[in-house]
Amino acid sequence: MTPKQQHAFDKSAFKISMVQHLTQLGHAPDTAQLRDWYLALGRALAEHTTSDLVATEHDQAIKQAKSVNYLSLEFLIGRLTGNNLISMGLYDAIADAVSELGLGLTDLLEQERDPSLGNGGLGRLAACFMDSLAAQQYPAVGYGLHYEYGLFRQSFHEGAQQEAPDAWREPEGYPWELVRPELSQIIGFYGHVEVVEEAGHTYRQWVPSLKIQAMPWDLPIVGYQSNTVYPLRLWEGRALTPFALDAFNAGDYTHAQQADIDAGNLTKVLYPNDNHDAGKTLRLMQQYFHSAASVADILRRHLEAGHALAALPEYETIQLNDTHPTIAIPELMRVLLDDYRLGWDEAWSIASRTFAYTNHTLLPEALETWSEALIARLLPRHMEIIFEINHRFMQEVEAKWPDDVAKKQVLSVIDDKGERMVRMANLCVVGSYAVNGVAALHSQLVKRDLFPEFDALYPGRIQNVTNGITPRRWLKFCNPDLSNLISEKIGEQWPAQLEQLEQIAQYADDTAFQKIFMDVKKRNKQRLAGWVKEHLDITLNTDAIFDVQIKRLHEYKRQHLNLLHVISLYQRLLNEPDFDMAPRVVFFAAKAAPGYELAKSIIYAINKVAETINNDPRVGDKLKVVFIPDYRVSMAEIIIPAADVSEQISMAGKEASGTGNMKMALNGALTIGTMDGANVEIREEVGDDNIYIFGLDVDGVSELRQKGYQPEAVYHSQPLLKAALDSLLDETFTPGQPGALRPVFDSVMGSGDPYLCLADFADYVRAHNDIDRDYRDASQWARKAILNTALVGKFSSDRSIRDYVNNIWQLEAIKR
Ligand code: NTF
Repeated sequence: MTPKQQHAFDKSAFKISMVQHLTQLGHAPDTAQLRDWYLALGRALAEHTTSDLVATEHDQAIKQAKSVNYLSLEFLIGRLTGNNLISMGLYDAIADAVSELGLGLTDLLEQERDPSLGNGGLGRLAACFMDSLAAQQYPAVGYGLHYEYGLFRQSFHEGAQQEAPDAWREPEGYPWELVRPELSQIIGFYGHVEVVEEAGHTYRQWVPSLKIQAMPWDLPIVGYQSNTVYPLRLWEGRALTPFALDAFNAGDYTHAQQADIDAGNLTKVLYPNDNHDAGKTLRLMQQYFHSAASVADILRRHLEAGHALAALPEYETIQLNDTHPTIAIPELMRVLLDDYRLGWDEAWSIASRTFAYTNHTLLPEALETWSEALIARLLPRHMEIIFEINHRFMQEVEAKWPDDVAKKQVLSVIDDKGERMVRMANLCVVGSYAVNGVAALHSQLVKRDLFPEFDALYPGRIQNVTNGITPRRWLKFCNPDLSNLISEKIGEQWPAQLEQLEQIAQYADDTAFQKIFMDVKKRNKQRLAGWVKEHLDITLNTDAIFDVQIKRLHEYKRQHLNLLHVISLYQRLLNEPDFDMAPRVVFFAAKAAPGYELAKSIIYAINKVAETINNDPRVGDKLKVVFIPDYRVSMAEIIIPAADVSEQISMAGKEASGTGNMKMALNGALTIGTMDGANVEIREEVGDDNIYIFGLDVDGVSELRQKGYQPEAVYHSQPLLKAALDSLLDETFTPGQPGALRPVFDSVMGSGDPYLCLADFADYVRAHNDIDRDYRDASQWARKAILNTALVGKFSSDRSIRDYVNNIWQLEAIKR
């Protein structure tokens, strides 16, 4: 693909524009602060992306082509300015322009607050996918929510997590966003269903008693080296003006008020749960608001382009990012049945050929269910439609497996053991033409363990699309030195053709290249160490192994297994005179959901252990533990290029994919990991010698469970492990407060160790010893690191998107 000629750049005009924007913001060039200049820069650049956004929107070829609509409650986009500059091909030109104004571009970019509109991997994946859709010019619109507050900001008080609201928009507004009042929608809630008669037919009509305005804000998703700009359209909840007196008079308004909901707080804040369904009413309201506004906008675009309603599946596909937007399925049915008055069969034929669903988790606590009573109250018409979908589906099941009650029970959209609940994942599978998992192993488990009956009923519907990451943000932008080194060797095409990195493999044994490659790593480690010194006042040895675990805090991800290893290293340093180890810095970064007590206890324990080790003069710089607060995309951009070792240590079968594993491998880190998620495929790509696999695999986990697992027996048989665990109970890490870390001890001892930390401990230590040995052979280590960068081209999100396009969406790229 040859890059299209992008806009000619006029430096002096751009400087004038920046100063004009600065003036509009009420500042003068000689007194303006860096932040003011950053806002002016963002606004000046956004002029260009806005005009490309509008041009893309009006492009006839795109209107006549099929588009994908990516529906997600989360888009963890991170800072846009630096990345947009790279996509626009203007990074160097703008650096030059701002320097003539006496400014440094990197300082300006640092001023941007991350839009943290997501929790973790699921939201970041959505952002990478938007980037890859635009880069490859597959027509797309992203639909999300415009949260006033993103994921909370994390700090520590005496080691304990504190949460503060994340007001990501400056008081002046976020410079990249564009409000589109002409595209706003009205969304209903509550109320009742009426029967209307017209021309001898009866129809059902929902009369909501609460109405909220959905105001769209567009963020520009700029295609790499193209003029294509797609919208990420985020809906904001606003009170309707004028006040909806009719709804009030209809008498149901108090009902709505009881739920303590109003327009103002509908999109106030992102729910801070990762891999956990909290079941709150306001969350279902957010989901419906998002789905209904998005479906309405999709239909508007489709009809305005002159297409027939019946042709919807030929022009629009709707990808559901997990079950969070499932309610879009009955919503589209409602619109087709009640507003357009199609018959059921025709409406169902359209809807069920339009939706596709991605499953991102097997964890039972993350599989969403909503009480039938709640849906019936909040969305009475949708509940009727869900019943009808299920009724017809049960007939299909009966036809396939006559008189098989058990099959109906597992497949039914309604779970009627206990309080009747709607299983959103089942509704998704029934209403979608394709379902996919996010890594080969995960998709296999979706078929084998989660949905075996669906797989038998609809062979081929459940597929795999392995996740990916955008190489523009996660290599070119965040690791400029490595990017330049790669470009010197293999040219400039790799950010759009990541498989080309394979050509780097030929230099893996070249000692001169090894040295340059590891010098780059060293500079990235120095950059991170500088950050740590400045913000946490800890001095780091940059010759040490930088051992990194960065991800949400969750028991299944086993940060506490890592912690036990750290404690065992500490104890060996103190107690074994002959113990020698390569110096190590163990980095953690993780947010815990505010209501997740054990996760918070693990954070507290890591902080206390870190404090003790870092201040123990006997340890020197052999071992340091750093917990970087407030993990976010912009922090990941500093940590990932500096990692030597990437910790991917979930219990096998629990991490659907992981994507941090891909980012670190791409930046030359070696993975220590279980046979879980995408680790399995990373191993396939880089080879057994270039990854440290340990622990039980999926079969090993179930065999152990079957045999009967006794964590206490493991504890008593492994002195190193026992000593590490025991130290959590005394005052080693919490002077004057014995037992303060007991919740972590109890989570593995006495509660059955649900994620098998103790079972995997010994082999984890063995794998870390291998790392220690290999790291000391600098040339061998460099070889392995280079091969990681060279051999993970598969994990570009461009490839993921092409898989979706070819196997699911069936779209054509439209080159502009
Ligand atoms: C997450 N799922 C998985 O836990 C990760 O393994 C995966 O990499 C990402 O999705 C992206 O696919 C969720 O957050 C959720 F919501 F499904 F639980």
